[in-house]
Amino acid sequence: MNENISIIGVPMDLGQCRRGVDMGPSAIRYAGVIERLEQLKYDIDDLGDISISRPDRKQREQKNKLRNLPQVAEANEELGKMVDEEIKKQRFPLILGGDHSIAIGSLAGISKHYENLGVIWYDAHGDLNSDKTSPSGNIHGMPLAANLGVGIERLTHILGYSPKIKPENVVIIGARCLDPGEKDYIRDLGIKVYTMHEIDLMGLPKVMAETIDYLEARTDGLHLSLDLDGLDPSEAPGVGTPVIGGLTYRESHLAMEMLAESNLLTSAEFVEVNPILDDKNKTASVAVGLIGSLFGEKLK
Ligand code: 4U7
Ligand code: MN
Ligand code: MN
Ligand code: MN
Repeated sequence: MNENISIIGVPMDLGQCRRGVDMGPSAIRYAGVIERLEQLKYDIDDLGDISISRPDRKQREQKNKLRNLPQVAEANEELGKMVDEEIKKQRFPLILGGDHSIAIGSLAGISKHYENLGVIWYDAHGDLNSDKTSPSGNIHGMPLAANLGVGIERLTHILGYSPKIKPENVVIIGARCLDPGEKDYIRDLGIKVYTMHEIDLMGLPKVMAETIDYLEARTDGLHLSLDLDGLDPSEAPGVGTPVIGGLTYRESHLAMEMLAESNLLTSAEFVEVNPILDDKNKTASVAVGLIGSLFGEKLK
């Protein structure tokens, strides 16, 4: 694993409707992410939070199909540039959200550096909606689609190119709430998905082993996009769109440990932590624990 980590906070809440997820980066820092990684002897550069411009009242009243599109797109351009710079400096970008719409900017910056970037999407949802299929108009339900080149150009072409990733290089883990349009899309493109059904049948260790083998064989970089709602809400309650029946704390730690052992990871993001909906910063603490495991706490 790269010994140099750059932390970028993205206090974004405009990709969905619930207040508070913009405080996610603070909550994760408060739960001790930097101390945790420094204990593991990483060199940490905390770049702070990027600034998000808020829509004014007039903009809020404009009935757009995609909620807060100009502000979300602009923040993602800025995030993409920052991530690109950190990779040029040979540093590992660790991005803290904020809602999941920020994965559009993360991958815009990361994917420039790889021919075949692999992505693990650890999430209760597919995030594969577009302006055409979205039931909500919330951009946090669209980042995986946008990165695959599906949706409106303002989102698919962040940093001026598209697509960012190929469907065969994506693995979704933990899905249990997929909209009809997302299911069609998964079927048409043959995206690899381990829903909770497969995880129950196979067990998480087998799912992770298959995922790692599959991606190792075909990719030249690996990004983890971890939405805390992939975990069960009993263990990660501070999320905006909880779905019962999720991955446990222990399974998630094992997944992170197996990724650490694989030594394949080149970037990561932890998103959707909402301290207002949380129970005493429990979800941010879970995120920090998972980050510890991901960066090899058990191996070092
Ligand atoms: B998250 C949803 F309709 N699919 O598009 C949508 F169910 O980043 C939820 O995974 C999206 O938390 C959840 O609004 C986005 C809905
Ligand atoms: Mn989700
Ligand atoms: Mn998500
Ligand atoms: Mn969510």
